[in-house]
Amino acid sequence: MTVKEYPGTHTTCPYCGVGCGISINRKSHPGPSAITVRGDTQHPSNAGRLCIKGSALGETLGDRGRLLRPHLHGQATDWNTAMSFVADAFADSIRAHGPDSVAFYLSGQLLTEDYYVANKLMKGFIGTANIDTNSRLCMSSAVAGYKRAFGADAVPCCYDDLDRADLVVLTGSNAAWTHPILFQRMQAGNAKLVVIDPRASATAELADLYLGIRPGSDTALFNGLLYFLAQHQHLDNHYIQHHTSGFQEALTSARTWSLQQTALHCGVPAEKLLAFFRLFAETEKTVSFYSQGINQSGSGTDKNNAIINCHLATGRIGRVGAGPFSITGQPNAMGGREVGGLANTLAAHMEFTRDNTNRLGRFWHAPQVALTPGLKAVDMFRAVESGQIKAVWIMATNPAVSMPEAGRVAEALRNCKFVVVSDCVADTDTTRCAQVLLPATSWGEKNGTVTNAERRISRQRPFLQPPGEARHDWQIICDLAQRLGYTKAFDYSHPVEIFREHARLSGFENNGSRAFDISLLENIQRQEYDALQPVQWPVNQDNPQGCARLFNDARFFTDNRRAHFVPVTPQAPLQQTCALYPLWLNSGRMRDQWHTMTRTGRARKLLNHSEIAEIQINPQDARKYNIEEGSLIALNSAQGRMSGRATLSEAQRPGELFAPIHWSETLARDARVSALAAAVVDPHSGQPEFKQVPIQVELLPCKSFATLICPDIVAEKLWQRLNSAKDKNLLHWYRVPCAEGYRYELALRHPLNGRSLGTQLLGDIRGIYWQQIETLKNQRYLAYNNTLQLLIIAGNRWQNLPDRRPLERYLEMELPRVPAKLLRPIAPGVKVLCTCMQVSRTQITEAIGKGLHSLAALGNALGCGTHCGSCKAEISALLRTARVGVAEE
Ligand SMILES: Nc1nc2c(c(=O)[nH]1)N[C@H]1C(S)=C(S)[C@@H](COP(=O)(O)OP(=O)(O)OC[C@H]3O[C@@H](n4cnc5c(=O)[nH]c(N)nc54)[C@H](O)[C@@H]3O)O[C@H]1N2
Ligand SMILES: Nc1nc2c(c(=O)[nH]1)N[C@H]1C(S)=C(S)[C@@H](COP(=O)(O)OP(=O)(O)OC[C@H]3O[C@@H](n4cnc5c(=O)[nH]c(N)nc54)[C@H](O)[C@@H]3O)O[C@H]1N2
Ligand code: SF4
Ligand SMILES: [Mo]
Repeated sequence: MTVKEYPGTHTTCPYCGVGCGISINRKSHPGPSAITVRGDTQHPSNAGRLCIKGSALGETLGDRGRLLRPHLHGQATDWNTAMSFVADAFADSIRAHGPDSVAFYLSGQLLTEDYYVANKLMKGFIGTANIDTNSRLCMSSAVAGYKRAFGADAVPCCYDDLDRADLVVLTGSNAAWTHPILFQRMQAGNAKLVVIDPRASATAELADLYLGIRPGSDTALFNGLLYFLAQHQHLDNHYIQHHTSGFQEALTSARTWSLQQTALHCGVPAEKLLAFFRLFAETEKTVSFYSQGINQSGSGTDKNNAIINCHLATGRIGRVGAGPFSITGQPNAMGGREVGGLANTLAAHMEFTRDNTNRLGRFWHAPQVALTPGLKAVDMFRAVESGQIKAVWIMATNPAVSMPEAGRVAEALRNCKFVVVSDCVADTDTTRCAQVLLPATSWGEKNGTVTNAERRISRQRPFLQPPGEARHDWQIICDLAQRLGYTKAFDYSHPVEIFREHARLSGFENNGSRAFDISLLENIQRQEYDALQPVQWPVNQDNPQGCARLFNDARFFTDNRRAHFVPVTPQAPLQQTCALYPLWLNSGRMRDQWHTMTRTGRARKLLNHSEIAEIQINPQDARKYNIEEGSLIALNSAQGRMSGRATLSEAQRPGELFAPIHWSETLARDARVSALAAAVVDPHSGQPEFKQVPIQVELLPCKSFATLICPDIVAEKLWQRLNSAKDKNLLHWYRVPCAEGYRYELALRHPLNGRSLGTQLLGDIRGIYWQQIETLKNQRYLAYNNTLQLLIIAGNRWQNLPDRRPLERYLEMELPRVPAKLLRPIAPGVKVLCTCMQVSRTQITEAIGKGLHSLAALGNALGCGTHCGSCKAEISALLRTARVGVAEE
């Protein structure tokens, strides 16, 4: 890879919606390994801090696994051939079946400039609103909730409010893992933390008060709170009277929710609920911070409004340290909302009205602006399945893993007439379904802007040249537009030109009617764009320096300029448990991985926290199904199947399991948790109900286990063989990328007998790749060429296998001799808790045993928890289990 010098580049993290600033520096030698990644001390969101995912970014760079050339039907080709094929397919479909026969499915991980041109092409020029985004799965209920309450998709709060609040209520958010740097800001301030979540998450572990509610019961809880506030004279009557409407109706809906009734419904002790209600009632500076436990529900929009109602009733909005704060997940979820990435909005926060479509037509000189909303994600993939959509382009998202009924979505894509995928990674579940693959640039190469969860626009700046033939997403989209004949409207040569147009549109005939307005930036020059400092919208004549907090004038974007209370009635989850599927499955994020792991899965150290999907189950349930710690289990729903390793945990309420979202079919068998979720959605937002899925659990009857460690090239061939055998003996597998190859972990149905595994695996392939095979005792085999080609270790209990991680590095050595002691069985127990300092759970428990009884003491001795801090919750839990209490630093 050729490296251009950009010394000291300031850019933004490509993962979560916190939007941390990053400083890139380079050592003298070229190549991605010379890059150092540090938190940008000047960036207001993180002031120099980074979580483990951000600080491991350097390890995710490099060409291995990247998509480097366009592909057509599995063969590498050139850009011109690929793009004319794409343009013909889209043009043919539009000509024969109309514009609604084509679709784009985008992502909150695109830059604003990419997103803007995709939306402009689809809604303005092709003339259909069949353009939706993975944000539908993520924050569309938050958008719908804000729109109902404020008349605009406008997030009132900012991070500074978290620093200055006296109470932060986290509902359905595991911020300690999912927004780690924000969570550290909350902890650093004076605020008391209340966590509301059916599972005692890492965030709950660090809370002052934890309410472990019944899944899906949040609307009742906040109705109960509203009624309590009214009963005990905690309302801000002046605010309600002058700045809102609909209070009485909302209160009427809430009135049935007495404290006792609410406690019973939510499954929490009345005293605890009362403690929360009192705390909320008495604390002026309260921020309600909420996320997917609220949004990913069949009644997610109502849940959002139930929370917002309580803030309107107390006038706690638009003030320092107070407000309802829906936190976005992806780095540019907010940017996508600005440009109209969702099928039911237009660009620049315009809704589908005649005035707005006319306005856009005039602004873009667009021939056929879409007049009605398009298909939302779930409906879009249904239309792909039915053949109504004949050509679909998927950008920067992996729907074959992340959509509900993921297996069905993958099947629909495989059967679709024409699927284009642009991705930076070659092998994903979704790229496997495409006829055309287009190589996109990735973080470090891309140039543009993103907007974080507090409306702050930051620059992503390049510091690497694109590898191979990769191109920027905006360039690829404009190429298609040009080939479809829209030459002038898509004639951009640099992202600043797109940004200027986007800024100009935000102010176009706005006159205060639309919240999103960055018109002051409409003439930004390239140098200014390159130097652009993080700024929060609106950025206009009234707010030349941007604006931290919205609605401090209590004027909203509704018809009567008042905020609207929305009366809400609690709804049960759309699907119910039953005799066949008696358990609830909850799903979400792990600390060290990002989504489908196409990037974080490349950083070896990020896999040390958990390398296989760990499914949390209450010990009581585990006993019922004969499941032990570490057993391989499968979960089945009416829609699909997933498997992983059981982790027994009191953090789960009995009857409820939790599985991570990250694993995919490219990494493991039956790995996708979203394959289990039914495609049932919230009626207002179209957001799927991911968090409450009825399932059954099954113990996999594994009688033996094997580990194979081999370089890439051997892995590929070996894998083809293992897979093609369709071996009934193989019950489960997963793989872990290591520096020079892969480690496969297999679970087999039959016990090992004598040399069975050696015969089975080495028998056929002996002599093909390597010269020397050592058959050691106890099912240990080593095959060498010049370097280690294959290491096999097998045993009848996985707990009896040696620690496999130190063995991986023998792949990199010339003529290695794996020391026999490394091959001896030792109980693993080596889960790494502190990824930054590589400190294992065993080391920490031993140190606690030796008398180190606080986070600080452990930090001093071992270094754990002293860097990014994401592991503090787990260390606290170990301290608590050891019954020593946490003596705070
Ligand atoms: N490490 C990491 N961080 C990430 C991401 C990642 O992939 N990895 N992804 C980013 C993205 S895109 C997003 S959207 C955010 C998501 O951030 P979060 O929403 O914080 O993450 P989740 O783990 O999906 O779910 C949050 C919590 O909701 C709880 N929950 C489930 N059902 C209910 C319920 O009925 N009521 C309540 N009150 N809670 C419930 C779950 O138990 C879980 O602890 O994370 C962002 N940050
Ligand atoms: N069961 C269950 N399912 C869920 C959730 C849940 O909590 N439970 N959460 C949902 C939520 S909130 C979200 S946000 C989704 C996330 O799910 P996805 O969006 O499907 O997951 P990612 O792995 O982020 O997919 C991003 C893809 O884009 C590629 N990529 C990265 N950068 C670029 C780029 O610059 N350009 C291009 N062209 N490609 C790029 C990556 O390699 C990757 O293949 O999952 C949803 N699904
Ligand atoms: S908290 Fe972590 S993942 Fe999120 S933006 Fe900051 S460094 Fe990136
Ligand atoms: Mo998300």
